[in-house]
Amino acid sequence: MKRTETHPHSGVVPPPLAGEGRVGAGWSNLLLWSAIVVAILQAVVGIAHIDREAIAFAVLFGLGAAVLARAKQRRRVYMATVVILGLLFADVAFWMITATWSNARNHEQLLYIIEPLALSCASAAGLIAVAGAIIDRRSHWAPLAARVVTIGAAATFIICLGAAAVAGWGKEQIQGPNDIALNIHNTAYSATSITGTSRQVTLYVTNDDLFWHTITIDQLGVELPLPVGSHRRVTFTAPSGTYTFYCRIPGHRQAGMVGTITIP
Ligand SMILES: [Cu+2]
Repeated sequence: MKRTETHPHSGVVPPPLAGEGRVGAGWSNLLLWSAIVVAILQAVVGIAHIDREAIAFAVLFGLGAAVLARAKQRRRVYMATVVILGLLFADVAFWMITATWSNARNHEQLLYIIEPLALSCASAAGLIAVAGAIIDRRSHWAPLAARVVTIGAAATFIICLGAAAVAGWGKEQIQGPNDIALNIHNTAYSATSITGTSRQVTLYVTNDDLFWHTITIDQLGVELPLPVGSHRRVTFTAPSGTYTFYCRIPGHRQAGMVGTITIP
């Protein structure tokens, strides 16, 4: 496709900017690099924590980046990949921004603030690049705008880390002597049958996974959301009986995140 627009003042086609392609080079480069960075971060986290869901996301973003790099001339394939990556970036950004906020507020360990924060910044930059690649394809400002977004993402990372340092990290909740400990790893609870020792129960739950989980007991109104690496306690009182606890994240209950707690 030939570029046909003319410069508004001189009436001549301006010289193409360095590296300018069919899709505004700034956005396509930012999109490619955001996908690569998110893939690397997910792979590092996935391998470090042996987290299958993170590894699966790393593969998806890696495939997306590979298609972006190779399918520039095949417009339909390219744009379909842009849209799919947009949905993936939105998913990661939503869960990781909320995880960063929750972990910073709860003074979790530094690693569990850095992991979601880095993914938040990279996926938000990717999401903006997707929007740019779709609605701002021909803009001559795209390379500059993409550079501003890149610097903005890096600055946001540093500023948020500074804010978390001021708030204080590494003061996560610790397990009490009578707590019932429960761990979540690879979308599974470490125990699916728990027995309390009295009518008042305190659960101490840790989440090893990159993505969110919850402990939800509908009958008792208990809901404990757990972002990446979090350590959280919840105390409740219940009449004798057996109650169902499960993870409220869509699909996780069906994947086996369900169990029972028996109160004597
Ligand atoms: Cu879950």
